[in-house]
Amino acid sequence: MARPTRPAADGHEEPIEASVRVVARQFDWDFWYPGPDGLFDTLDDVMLTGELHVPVDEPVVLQIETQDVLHSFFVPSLRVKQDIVSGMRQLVWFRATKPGDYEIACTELCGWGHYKMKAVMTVHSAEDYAAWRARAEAAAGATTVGAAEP
Ligand SMILES: [Cu+2]
Repeated sequence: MARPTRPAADGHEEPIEASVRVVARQFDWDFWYPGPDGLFDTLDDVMLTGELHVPVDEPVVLQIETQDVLHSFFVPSLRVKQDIVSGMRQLVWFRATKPGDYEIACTELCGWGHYKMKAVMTVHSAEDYAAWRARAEAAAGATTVGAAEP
């Protein structure tokens, strides 16, 4: 399946960029969101361990990498599965069609804690997704401000 595209300003179709970065590590999943500025690697990025949030009925592109050994990203309900190889960044895409919570599991035997390397993907309606984003970004901002205070 080809990577999803969207119309660019000049009318041609351009590939959709990753909206979430997924970092696998023994034995958890970290999900990085770009924050209010829409850019990764800036101070307002939001990181949640074990929680992937996506909007329903929209193409979602994930950039996946590992911070240590081999892992494999698997969402059984979506039949989406991607091995994660050290030193590589891979893209995975899908369109979730039903709101709800879905299990994410690692399917590469990655060490003693492999059995517990799970996360939850929440598929939100458009309205819920916007509300969740606002809450998550506010919480992340509050944390940053708190940490900067003497
Ligand atoms: Cu594993």
